[in-house]
Amino acid sequence: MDIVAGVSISRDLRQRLAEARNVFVLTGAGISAESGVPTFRGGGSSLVWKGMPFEIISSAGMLERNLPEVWEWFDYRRNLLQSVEPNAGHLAIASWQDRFQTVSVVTQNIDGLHQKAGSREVIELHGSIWRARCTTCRARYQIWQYEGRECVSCGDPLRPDVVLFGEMLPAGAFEMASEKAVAADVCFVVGTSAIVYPAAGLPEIARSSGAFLVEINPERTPLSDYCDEVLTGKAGELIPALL
Ligand code: BV8
Repeated sequence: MDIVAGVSISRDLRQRLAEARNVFVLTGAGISAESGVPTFRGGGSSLVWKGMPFEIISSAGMLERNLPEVWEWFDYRRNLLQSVEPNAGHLAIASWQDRFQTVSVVTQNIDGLHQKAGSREVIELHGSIWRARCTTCRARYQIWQYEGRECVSCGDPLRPDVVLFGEMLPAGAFEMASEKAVAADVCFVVGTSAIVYPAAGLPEIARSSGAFLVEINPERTPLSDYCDEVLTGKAGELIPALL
């Protein structure tokens, strides 16, 4: 056993990392926690905004009923993100690109911090808080380039380019993520409560295709018993110490 950031890692994991060509990393809100971004379900309670649990305000139904309210919710969260920087966990994952043949980062987060840290192959399963999309013609806009709420092409209302509860993932995103999971030698699951599907199904795809499955989280999750190794701790401390 090796002690890494106060946590012991197995000889198996060290061996698998030494031999690995393709690494797959599924991340959730927890990897951005040390950057100061609030998680959704910390300590068993769900994030609430204006009295609404976030599963309600971040839902297809709410978008249908009250688009301005959904804009207000994402504008509020985007403002929280203005001064946020990637943390040591994001940066370490980006540095793995020089160490392995492929490092596929598949994130449920919409904060763009993996890209900001230098990760090149990032699949954003749930979209991006930094983009808007036309509700009719699906034209996309970078919000820092165009802050309007009407489509320049067709004049119809824009919406955040984010996947809300009850909405399909971006076309092809899950399929591409699944292909990467199948090819993975080692699969890390970092900072997710592993209850939102279809994202939470990816570690199972990786493991059933032969990947060594590692969870990095201060708490146990429904996935923990299924993993080959559980590293209990913070992403920003554990990930940099792994290699
Ligand atoms: C879909 C974007 C097909 C918005 C998000 C009824 C109708 C329709 C669908 C469903 C339904 N019932 C269930 C479903 C499926 C639903 C689902 O899974 N619901 C769950 C709640 C049961 N899924 C969907 O709707 C998906 N679409 O199924 O399409 C379909 C379509 C139509 C009709 C039927 C089917 C779409 C899901 C995407 C929703 N959008 N985000 C926004 O950001 O506001 S999901 C949202 O939850 C975030 O993206 C977030 O990433 C995600 C998961 O949360 P986590 O990232 O895991 O964060 P959380 O706070 O929960 O956990 C943080 C973890 O970090 C904790 O474990 C903590 O211990 C750990 N941690 C804390 N600090 C650290 C740390 N770890 C490491 N280091 C630290 N320092």
